[in-house]
Amino acid sequence: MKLRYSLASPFARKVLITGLETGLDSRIERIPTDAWAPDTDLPRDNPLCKVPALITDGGEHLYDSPVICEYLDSLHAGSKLFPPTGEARWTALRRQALADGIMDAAVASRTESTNRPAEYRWTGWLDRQGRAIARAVDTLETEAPGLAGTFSIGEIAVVCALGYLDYRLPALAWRQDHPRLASWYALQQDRASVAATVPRG
Ligand SMILES: N[C@@H](CCC(=O)N[C@@H](CS)C(=O)NCC(=O)O)C(=O)O
Repeated sequence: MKLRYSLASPFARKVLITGLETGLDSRIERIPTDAWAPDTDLPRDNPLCKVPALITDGGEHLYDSPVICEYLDSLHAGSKLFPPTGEARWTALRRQALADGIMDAAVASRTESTNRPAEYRWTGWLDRQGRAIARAVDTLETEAPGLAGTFSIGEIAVVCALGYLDYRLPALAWRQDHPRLASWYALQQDRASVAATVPRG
């Protein structure tokens, strides 16, 4: 399998952590890709021109991160990161959606404040993204006790979302007013798959 990814992308980080947690990492050839490079050939593998994109051994092109992570989870016999049925499944999928939403809002904020020419910046849009992130982090704080003890795709996505806030939007200081979430997040940093994929680039 080949993975088009960037170490700065929180969505790609979900896939990297999933690969490590499932023991599939050695089967995944990593292809560093800058989705924003003007001459990128990424649309060949993902018409949306986004990372992550996975090319399976059978030649199928898979995107986006929830699809790739669930595909990888289907390839191993160990304990599943996507609970197969019941309440645990819906909690994991909802948490993933919440964390992916934080990433979407954080990436949009970053694009608005750094990529867009200053004269075209829209403060109202930035504020809207900021409010979405704040509400989502408040929600995670209320659920923090339930995050401990399991490491499903939901918790993987939450780690990636909070790690991205630290990396790109440190001024948000999300730990303030979210002490239980902050302690849970601190404990996750000892996990090998998390330590090996700290955002950079
Ligand atoms: N929903 C997608 C989001 C992927 C995404 O937004 N990736 C960003 C990097 S963090 C990207 O490639 N952006 C390039 C662009 O928007 O053109 C997923 O879960 O994989």
